Amino acid sequence: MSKILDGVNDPADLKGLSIADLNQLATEIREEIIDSISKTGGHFAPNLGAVEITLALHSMLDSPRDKIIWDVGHQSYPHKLITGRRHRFHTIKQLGGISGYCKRAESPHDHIEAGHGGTSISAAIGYARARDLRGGSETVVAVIGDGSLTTGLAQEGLNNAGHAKKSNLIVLLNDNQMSIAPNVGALNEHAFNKAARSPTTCGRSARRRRCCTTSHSATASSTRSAG
Ligand SMILES: Cc1ncc(C[n+]2csc(CCOP(=O)(O)OP(=O)(O)O)c2C)c(N)n1
Repeated sequence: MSKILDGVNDPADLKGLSIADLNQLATEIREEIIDSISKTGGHFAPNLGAVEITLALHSMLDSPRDKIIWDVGHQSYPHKLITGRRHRFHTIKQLGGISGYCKRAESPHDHIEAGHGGTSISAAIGYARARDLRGGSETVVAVIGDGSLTTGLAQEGLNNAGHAKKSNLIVLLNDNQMSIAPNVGALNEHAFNKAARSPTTCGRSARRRRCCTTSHSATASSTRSAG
């Protein structure tokens, strides 16, 4: 049976797909990642958790004109599969193969080469600043995980982004409540992460505490591959 993924060589191919098609495509992408990465090695969990974000961004935006900047880059496998690299996906992290991270030489849809966590927001500010200087209008998105958001560089980026007040600069928090291991530290415990995770329906502080406790313990059993 032919797959929807067979007809997706570029993000533009997503444009005509229905929500049901996109759901089916998400399943196919997960199957492809599991089949391939179980043979070559590579990252599972960050990618299996980033399929819907990838499809949502690529079906709404106009990449590579709009810039999607993946923090770390180890969650970019779904992005690779729909940006013309599916035929080389089986070579990921192999000698002479494609990278396990974003790489500009591989695709016009990759904009930075990272591996270190926390760099995406500052990079996105740079792209937004360059755009504004030349009078462009494209959207710039930094996609950053909750683990990487606790890094000093990400904090500096947020500080700078708020100060720079760039239009059309989005910081998308990919919050799976897990870093390379369970998140630790005061920022994770007490600042933005807890606030962001509190369901808006939890009006009272006691109920809010219960909601957070539930969501933390629910993810404690998640698995995460090494970065
Ligand atoms: C500066 C830096 N420190 C440590 C690491 C090791 N490392 C790789 S991935 C990762 C955590 C990623 O978690 P998160 O940002 O939440 O993204 P997710 O994998 O959950 O999508 C860490 C700490 C790194 N890549 N860079």
